[in-house]
Amino acid sequence: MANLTPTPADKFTFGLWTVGWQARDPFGDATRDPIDPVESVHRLAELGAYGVTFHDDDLIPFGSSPAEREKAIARFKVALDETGMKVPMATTNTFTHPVFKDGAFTSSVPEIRRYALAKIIRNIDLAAELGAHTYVFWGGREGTEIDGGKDIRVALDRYKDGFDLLCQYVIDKGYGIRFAIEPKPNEPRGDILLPTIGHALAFINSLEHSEMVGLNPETGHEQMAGMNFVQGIAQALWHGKLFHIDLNGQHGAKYDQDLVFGHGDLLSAFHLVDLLESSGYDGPRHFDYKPMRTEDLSGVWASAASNMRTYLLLKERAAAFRADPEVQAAWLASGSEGLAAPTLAAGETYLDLPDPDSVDVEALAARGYGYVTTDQLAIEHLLGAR
Ligand code: GLT
Ligand code: MN
Ligand code: MN
Repeated sequence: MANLTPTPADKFTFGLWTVGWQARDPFGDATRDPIDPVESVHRLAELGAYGVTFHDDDLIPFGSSPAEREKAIARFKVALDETGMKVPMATTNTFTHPVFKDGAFTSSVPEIRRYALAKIIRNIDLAAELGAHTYVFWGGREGTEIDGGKDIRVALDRYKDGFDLLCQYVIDKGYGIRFAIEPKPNEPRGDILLPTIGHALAFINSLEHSEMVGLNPETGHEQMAGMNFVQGIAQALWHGKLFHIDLNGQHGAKYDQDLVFGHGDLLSAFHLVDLLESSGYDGPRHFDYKPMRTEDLSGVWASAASNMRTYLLLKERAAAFRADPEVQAAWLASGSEGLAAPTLAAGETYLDLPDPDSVDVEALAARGYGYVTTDQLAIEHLLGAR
Protein backbone atom coordinates (compact mmCIF):
# COMPACT_ATOMS: atom_id res chain seq x y z
CA MET A 1 0.00 0.00 0.00
CA ALA A 2 1.34 3.41 -0.99
CA ASN A 3 1.96 6.11 1.58
CA LEU A 4 -1.42 7.42 2.64
CA THR A 5 -0.07 10.28 4.76
CA PRO A 6 -0.62 13.57 2.91
CA THR A 7 2.34 15.91 2.48
CA PRO A 8 2.60 19.36 0.86
CA ALA A 9 4.01 17.63 -2.27
CA ASP A 10 0.50 16.26 -2.87
CA LYS A 11 -0.72 19.87 -3.32
CA PHE A 12 -3.91 19.44 -1.30
CA THR A 13 -5.67 22.73 -0.59
CA PHE A 14 -8.87 23.77 1.20
CA GLY A 15 -11.04 26.89 1.14
CA LEU A 16 -11.29 28.66 4.50
CA TRP A 17 -15.04 28.54 3.88
CA THR A 18 -15.05 24.72 3.76
CA VAL A 19 -13.85 23.69 7.22
CA GLY A 20 -15.16 27.04 8.45
CA TRP A 21 -18.74 26.37 7.32
CA GLN A 22 -21.03 26.76 10.30
CA ALA A 23 -23.67 24.52 8.71
CA ARG A 24 -26.46 27.06 8.43
CA ASP A 25 -28.97 25.88 5.82
CA PRO A 26 -32.30 27.26 4.51
CA PHE A 27 -34.15 25.29 7.21
CA GLY A 28 -31.86 25.45 10.19
CA ASP A 29 -29.43 27.47 12.25
CA ALA A 30 -25.71 27.01 12.48
CA THR A 31 -24.66 23.83 14.28
CA ARG A 32 -21.04 24.89 14.81
CA ASP A 33 -19.18 27.95 16.07
CA PRO A 34 -17.03 30.00 13.70
CA ILE A 35 -13.41 28.87 13.32
CA ASP A 36 -10.65 31.45 13.34
CA PRO A 37 -8.88 31.34 9.92
CA VAL A 38 -5.57 31.23 11.81
CA GLU A 39 -6.72 28.02 13.53
CA SER A 40 -7.75 26.53 10.16
CA VAL A 41 -4.33 27.26 8.66
CA HIS A 42 -2.61 25.50 11.57
CA ARG A 43 -4.95 22.50 11.68
CA LEU A 44 -4.84 21.94 7.92
CA ALA A 45 -1.05 22.24 7.93
CA GLU A 46 -0.85 19.61 10.68
CA LEU A 47 -3.02 17.32 8.55
CA GLY A 48 -0.56 17.62 5.64
CA ALA A 49 -2.24 20.19 3.38
CA TYR A 50 -0.22 22.37 1.00
CA GLY A 51 -2.29 25.51 1.27
CA VAL A 52 -5.52 27.39 1.81
CA THR A 53 -7.75 29.55 -0.37
CA PHE A 54 -10.20 32.25 0.66
CA HIS A 55 -12.93 34.71 -0.26
CA ASP A 56 -12.22 38.30 0.82
CA ASP A 57 -15.02 38.04 3.38
CA ASP A 58 -13.74 34.73 4.84
CA LEU A 59 -10.60 36.48 5.98
CA ILE A 60 -11.79 40.05 6.47
CA PRO A 61 -15.38 40.09 7.71
CA PHE A 62 -17.66 42.24 5.55
CA GLY A 63 -17.78 45.80 6.88
CA SER A 64 -14.40 45.67 8.67
CA SER A 65 -12.64 48.99 9.23
CA PRO A 66 -9.27 49.56 7.51
CA ALA A 67 -7.52 48.87 10.83
CA GLU A 68 -9.45 45.62 11.34
CA ARG A 69 -8.64 44.64 7.78
CA GLU A 70 -4.92 45.17 8.29
CA LYS A 71 -4.99 43.20 11.52
CA ALA A 72 -6.80 40.23 9.95
CA ILE A 73 -4.33 40.13 7.05
CA ALA A 74 -1.32 40.44 9.36
CA ARG A 75 -2.47 37.54 11.59
CA PHE A 76 -3.12 35.40 8.53
CA LYS A 77 0.35 36.11 7.15
CA VAL A 78 1.93 35.10 10.46
CA ALA A 79 0.02 31.81 10.35
CA LEU A 80 1.19 31.19 6.76
CA ASP A 81 4.80 31.93 7.75
CA GLU A 82 4.63 29.69 10.81
CA THR A 83 3.25 26.74 8.88
CA GLY A 84 4.70 27.19 5.38
CA MET A 85 1.17 27.01 3.98
CA LYS A 86 0.64 28.58 0.54
CA VAL A 87 -2.26 30.54 -0.96
CA PRO A 88 -2.40 29.34 -4.58
CA MET A 89 -5.91 30.71 -5.22
CA ALA A 90 -8.31 33.36 -3.94
CA THR A 91 -11.81 34.49 -4.87
CA THR A 92 -14.45 37.11 -4.06
CA ASN A 93 -17.70 36.90 -2.21
CA THR A 94 -20.17 38.47 -4.64
CA PHE A 95 -23.15 36.52 -3.36
CA THR A 96 -23.83 36.89 0.41
CA HIS A 97 -24.70 40.57 0.86
CA PRO A 98 -28.23 41.56 -0.26
CA VAL A 99 -26.71 44.12 -2.65
CA PHE A 100 -25.85 41.14 -4.87
CA LYS A 101 -29.32 39.55 -4.72
CA ASP A 102 -29.79 40.05 -8.49
CA GLY A 103 -26.18 39.56 -9.50
CA ALA A 104 -22.83 41.32 -9.42
CA PHE A 105 -21.26 41.25 -12.92
CA THR A 106 -24.74 41.03 -14.44
CA SER A 107 -26.73 43.20 -12.06
CA SER A 108 -29.08 45.54 -13.92
CA VAL A 109 -27.81 48.40 -11.73
CA PRO A 110 -24.55 49.94 -13.02
CA GLU A 111 -23.54 51.13 -9.52
CA ILE A 112 -23.78 47.56 -8.23
CA ARG A 113 -21.64 46.26 -11.09
CA ARG A 114 -19.06 48.98 -10.43
CA TYR A 115 -19.07 48.19 -6.70
CA ALA A 116 -18.62 44.46 -7.43
CA LEU A 117 -15.65 45.07 -9.73
CA ALA A 118 -14.03 47.35 -7.16
CA LYS A 119 -14.54 44.70 -4.43
CA ILE A 120 -12.98 42.06 -6.71
CA ILE A 121 -10.00 44.28 -7.56
CA ARG A 122 -9.28 44.98 -3.90
CA ASN A 123 -9.05 41.25 -3.27
CA ILE A 124 -7.04 40.55 -6.43
CA ASP A 125 -4.45 42.93 -4.98
CA LEU A 126 -4.37 40.89 -1.78
CA ALA A 127 -4.27 37.60 -3.73
CA ALA A 128 -1.23 38.86 -5.66
CA GLU A 129 0.44 39.98 -2.45
CA LEU A 130 -0.05 36.49 -0.97
CA GLY A 131 1.40 34.80 -4.08
CA ALA A 132 -1.77 33.39 -5.64
CA HIS A 133 -1.59 32.37 -9.31
CA THR A 134 -5.28 31.69 -9.83
CA TYR A 135 -8.34 33.82 -9.13
CA VAL A 136 -11.72 32.05 -9.15
CA PHE A 137 -15.11 33.41 -10.18
CA TRP A 138 -18.19 31.56 -9.00
CA GLY A 139 -21.20 33.56 -10.16
CA GLY A 140 -23.79 32.12 -7.80
CA ARG A 141 -26.07 35.16 -8.01
CA GLU A 142 -25.63 35.75 -11.75
CA GLY A 143 -28.87 34.33 -13.04
CA THR A 144 -32.61 34.41 -12.69
CA GLU A 145 -35.68 32.46 -11.62
CA ILE A 146 -37.86 33.52 -14.53
CA ASP A 147 -37.24 33.70 -18.25
CA GLY A 148 -39.08 36.97 -18.93
CA GLY A 149 -37.34 39.25 -16.46
CA LYS A 150 -34.14 40.25 -18.23
CA ASP A 151 -32.45 39.83 -21.57
CA ILE A 152 -29.82 37.14 -21.02
CA ARG A 153 -27.90 38.24 -24.13
CA VAL A 154 -27.44 41.69 -22.63
CA ALA A 155 -26.53 40.22 -19.24
CA LEU A 156 -23.78 38.23 -21.00
CA ASP A 157 -22.53 41.48 -22.58
CA ARG A 158 -22.10 42.89 -19.07
CA TYR A 159 -20.48 39.63 -17.86
CA LYS A 160 -17.95 39.97 -20.70
CA ASP A 161 -17.33 43.68 -19.91
CA GLY A 162 -16.45 42.70 -16.35
CA PHE A 163 -13.97 40.00 -17.34
CA ASP A 164 -12.37 42.20 -20.00
CA LEU A 165 -11.87 44.98 -17.43
CA LEU A 166 -10.41 42.63 -14.80
CA CYS A 167 -8.06 40.95 -17.30
CA GLN A 168 -6.79 44.39 -18.29
CA TYR A 169 -6.25 45.26 -14.63
CA VAL A 170 -4.16 42.13 -14.00
CA ILE A 171 -2.14 42.73 -17.18
CA ASP A 172 -1.49 46.37 -16.26
CA LYS A 173 -0.37 45.34 -12.77
CA GLY A 174 1.81 42.51 -14.11
CA TYR A 175 0.39 40.12 -11.52
CA GLY A 176 0.68 36.96 -13.62
CA ILE A 177 -2.65 35.74 -12.23
CA ARG A 178 -5.00 33.62 -14.37
CA PHE A 179 -8.78 33.60 -13.96
CA ALA A 180 -10.85 30.45 -13.52
CA ILE A 181 -14.62 30.44 -13.98
CA GLU A 182 -16.56 27.96 -11.83
CA PRO A 183 -19.77 26.77 -13.51
CA LYS A 184 -22.87 25.72 -11.56
CA PRO A 185 -26.36 25.03 -12.96
CA ASN A 186 -28.51 26.34 -10.11
CA GLU A 187 -28.55 27.14 -6.35
CA PRO A 188 -28.80 29.75 -5.05
CA ARG A 189 -30.43 31.13 -8.24
CA GLY A 190 -33.10 29.08 -9.96
CA ASP A 191 -30.87 29.10 -13.02
CA ILE A 192 -27.29 30.39 -13.02
CA LEU A 193 -25.52 31.84 -16.07
CA LEU A 194 -22.59 29.74 -17.38
CA PRO A 195 -24.22 26.60 -15.90
CA THR A 196 -21.76 23.94 -17.12
CA ILE A 197 -18.18 23.45 -18.28
CA GLY A 198 -19.36 23.63 -21.89
CA HIS A 199 -21.26 26.93 -21.47
CA ALA A 200 -18.27 28.50 -19.71
CA LEU A 201 -15.79 27.33 -22.38
CA ALA A 202 -17.90 28.92 -25.08
CA PHE A 203 -18.19 32.18 -23.10
CA ILE A 204 -14.42 32.31 -22.53
CA ASN A 205 -13.89 32.26 -26.30
CA SER A 206 -15.73 35.60 -26.57
CA LEU A 207 -13.43 37.39 -24.11
CA GLU A 208 -10.80 39.96 -25.04
CA HIS A 209 -8.09 38.03 -23.19
CA SER A 210 -9.43 34.49 -23.47
CA GLU A 211 -5.90 33.11 -23.03
CA MET A 212 -5.96 34.34 -19.40
CA VAL A 213 -9.28 32.71 -18.54
CA GLY A 214 -9.93 29.04 -17.88
CA LEU A 215 -12.05 26.86 -15.64
CA ASN A 216 -12.44 25.77 -12.03
CA PRO A 217 -14.97 22.94 -12.43
CA GLU A 218 -16.52 21.39 -9.32
CA THR A 219 -17.46 17.70 -9.12
CA GLY A 220 -20.91 18.21 -7.62
CA HIS A 221 -21.87 21.13 -9.82
CA GLU A 222 -21.48 19.15 -13.04
CA GLN A 223 -23.21 16.14 -11.52
CA MET A 224 -26.15 18.32 -10.39
CA ALA A 225 -26.61 19.08 -14.11
CA GLY A 226 -26.48 15.39 -14.99
CA MET A 227 -23.11 15.86 -16.66
CA ASN A 228 -20.23 13.36 -16.61
CA PHE A 229 -17.50 15.07 -14.55
CA VAL A 230 -14.62 12.91 -15.80
CA GLN A 231 -15.48 13.60 -19.44
CA GLY A 232 -15.98 17.32 -18.71
CA ILE A 233 -12.53 17.50 -17.11
CA ALA A 234 -11.06 15.61 -20.06
CA GLN A 235 -12.50 18.20 -22.43
CA ALA A 236 -11.26 21.09 -20.24
CA LEU A 237 -7.77 19.52 -20.37
CA TRP A 238 -8.04 19.07 -24.13
CA HIS A 239 -8.72 22.81 -24.49
CA GLY A 240 -5.83 23.66 -22.11
CA LYS A 241 -8.40 25.23 -19.77
CA LEU A 242 -8.17 23.22 -16.55
CA PHE A 243 -6.68 26.04 -14.46
CA HIS A 244 -7.96 24.74 -11.10
CA ILE A 245 -10.39 22.12 -9.76
CA ASP A 246 -12.92 21.86 -6.90
CA LEU A 247 -13.11 18.26 -5.68
CA ASN A 248 -16.02 16.96 -3.62
CA GLY A 249 -18.78 14.34 -3.55
CA GLN A 250 -22.37 14.40 -4.82
CA HIS A 251 -25.17 11.84 -5.16
CA GLY A 252 -26.65 12.77 -8.51
CA ALA A 253 -29.09 15.52 -9.42
CA LYS A 254 -30.21 17.14 -6.18
CA TYR A 255 -29.14 20.12 -4.05
CA ASP A 256 -25.41 20.88 -3.89
CA GLN A 257 -24.18 18.38 -1.31
CA ASP A 258 -20.47 19.29 -1.16
CA LEU A 259 -19.67 15.90 0.40
CA VAL A 260 -16.15 14.68 1.09
CA PHE A 261 -14.30 13.79 -2.13
CA GLY A 262 -15.22 10.25 -3.20
CA HIS A 263 -18.19 10.07 -0.81
CA GLY A 264 -20.60 10.41 -3.75
CA ASP A 265 -20.00 8.68 -7.08
CA LEU A 266 -16.93 6.66 -6.09
CA LEU A 267 -16.30 5.03 -9.47
CA SER A 268 -16.34 8.48 -11.11
CA ALA A 269 -13.90 9.75 -8.45
CA PHE A 270 -11.60 6.79 -9.21
CA HIS A 271 -11.53 7.60 -12.93
CA LEU A 272 -11.14 11.31 -12.18
CA VAL A 273 -8.02 10.71 -10.08
CA ASP A 274 -6.72 8.39 -12.80
CA LEU A 275 -7.25 11.19 -15.35
CA LEU A 276 -5.70 13.95 -13.23
CA GLU A 277 -2.68 11.84 -12.31
CA SER A 278 -2.03 10.57 -15.84
CA SER A 279 -2.69 13.87 -17.63
CA GLY A 280 0.16 15.93 -16.21
CA TYR A 281 -2.24 18.32 -14.41
CA ASP A 282 0.03 19.94 -11.83
CA GLY A 283 -2.32 22.41 -10.15
CA PRO A 284 -3.67 22.16 -6.62
CA ARG A 285 -6.06 19.37 -5.65
CA HIS A 286 -8.53 21.76 -4.04
CA PHE A 287 -11.28 20.37 -1.82
CA ASP A 288 -14.46 22.44 -1.87
CA TYR A 289 -16.56 20.38 0.51
CA LYS A 290 -18.74 21.11 3.51
CA PRO A 291 -18.32 19.10 6.70
CA MET A 292 -21.81 17.63 7.20
CA ARG A 293 -24.21 19.59 9.37
CA THR A 294 -24.38 16.65 11.77
CA GLU A 295 -20.69 16.88 12.67
CA ASP A 296 -19.04 18.59 15.61
CA LEU A 297 -15.59 20.18 15.49
CA SER A 298 -13.77 16.85 15.62
CA GLY A 299 -15.85 15.77 12.63
CA VAL A 300 -14.71 18.87 10.76
CA TRP A 301 -11.04 17.89 11.00
CA ALA A 302 -11.80 14.19 10.47
CA SER A 303 -13.64 15.04 7.25
CA ALA A 304 -10.84 17.33 6.05
CA ALA A 305 -8.41 14.44 6.51
CA SER A 306 -10.85 12.08 4.73
CA ASN A 307 -10.70 14.14 1.53
CA MET A 308 -6.93 13.76 1.34
CA ARG A 309 -6.80 10.12 2.38
CA THR A 310 -9.52 9.19 -0.13
CA TYR A 311 -7.63 10.97 -2.90
CA LEU A 312 -4.41 9.12 -2.02
CA LEU A 313 -6.23 5.77 -1.82
CA LEU A 314 -7.76 6.38 -5.25
CA LYS A 315 -4.39 7.48 -6.63
CA GLU A 316 -2.82 4.23 -5.49
CA ARG A 317 -5.73 2.16 -6.87
CA ALA A 318 -5.70 4.06 -10.19
CA ALA A 319 -1.96 3.49 -10.64
CA ALA A 320 -2.45 -0.25 -10.05
CA PHE A 321 -5.33 -0.29 -12.55
CA ARG A 322 -3.22 1.47 -15.21
CA ALA A 323 -0.25 -0.86 -14.67
CA ASP A 324 -2.32 -4.05 -14.82
CA PRO A 325 -1.49 -6.00 -18.04
CA GLU A 326 -5.10 -7.23 -18.19
CA VAL A 327 -6.35 -3.63 -18.23
CA GLN A 328 -3.93 -2.77 -21.00
CA ALA A 329 -5.07 -5.83 -22.94
CA ALA A 330 -8.70 -4.80 -22.46
CA TRP A 331 -7.95 -1.32 -23.82
CA LEU A 332 -6.30 -2.87 -26.86
CA ALA A 333 -9.25 -5.18 -27.39
CA SER A 334 -11.59 -2.18 -27.23
CA GLY A 335 -9.64 -0.44 -30.00
CA SER A 336 -7.28 2.00 -28.23
CA GLU A 337 -4.78 1.78 -31.11
CA GLY A 338 -7.44 2.40 -33.73
CA LEU A 339 -8.67 5.47 -31.83
CA ALA A 340 -5.15 6.83 -31.65
CA ALA A 341 -4.65 6.44 -35.38
CA PRO A 342 -5.56 9.48 -37.53
CA THR A 343 -8.63 8.83 -39.66
CA LEU A 344 -6.76 9.54 -42.89
CA ALA A 345 -3.32 7.96 -43.35
CA ALA A 346 -0.37 10.18 -44.26
CA GLY A 347 -0.83 11.58 -47.76
CA GLU A 348 -4.50 10.60 -48.01
CA THR A 349 -7.30 13.09 -48.62
CA TYR A 350 -11.08 12.87 -48.55
CA LEU A 351 -10.75 11.45 -52.09
CA ASP A 352 -9.40 8.26 -50.49
CA LEU A 353 -12.57 7.63 -48.49
CA PRO A 354 -14.33 4.46 -49.67
CA ASP A 355 -17.43 4.25 -51.83
CA PRO A 356 -20.08 3.76 -49.11
CA ASP A 357 -21.66 0.93 -51.11
CA SER A 358 -18.37 -1.00 -51.11
CA VAL A 359 -18.09 -1.12 -47.31
CA ASP A 360 -19.07 -4.35 -45.56
CA VAL A 361 -21.10 -2.50 -42.93
CA GLU A 362 -22.54 -5.69 -41.41
CA ALA A 363 -19.07 -7.07 -40.76
CA LEU A 364 -18.01 -3.81 -39.09
CA ALA A 365 -21.20 -3.70 -37.03
CA ALA A 366 -20.64 -7.22 -35.72
CA ARG A 367 -17.61 -6.17 -33.68
CA GLY A 368 -17.87 -6.28 -29.88
CA TYR A 369 -15.94 -3.72 -27.84
CA GLY A 370 -15.64 -5.49 -24.50
CA TYR A 371 -15.89 -2.34 -22.35
CA VAL A 372 -17.52 -4.38 -19.61
CA THR A 373 -14.17 -6.11 -19.03
CA THR A 374 -12.47 -2.76 -18.39
CA ASP A 375 -15.27 -1.65 -16.10
CA GLN A 376 -15.12 -4.85 -14.06
CA LEU A 377 -11.32 -4.54 -13.77
CA ALA A 378 -11.78 -0.99 -12.50
CA ILE A 379 -14.26 -2.22 -9.88
CA GLU A 380 -11.90 -5.01 -8.82
CA HIS A 381 -9.01 -2.59 -8.38
CA LEU A 382 -11.24 -0.13 -6.57
CA LEU A 383 -12.42 -2.82 -4.17
CA GLY A 384 -8.90 -4.09 -3.57
CA ALA A 385 -9.57 -7.44 -5.24
CA ARG A 386 -6.53 -7.09 -7.50
C1 GLT B 1 -19.43 28.79 -2.59
C2 GLT B 1 -19.66 27.83 -3.72
C3 GLT B 1 -18.41 27.16 -4.15
C4 GLT B 1 -17.45 28.10 -4.75
C5 GLT B 1 -16.93 29.09 -3.80
C6 GLT B 1 -16.08 30.10 -4.53
S1 GLT B 1 -18.12 29.81 -2.84
O1 GLT B 1 -19.22 28.11 -1.39
O2 GLT B 1 -20.62 26.87 -3.30
O3 GLT B 1 -18.66 26.11 -5.04
O4 GLT B 1 -16.32 27.36 -5.19
O5 GLT B 1 -16.69 31.33 -4.65
MN1 MN C 1 -20.69 23.00 -4.43
MN1 MN D 1 -16.70 25.28 -5.61
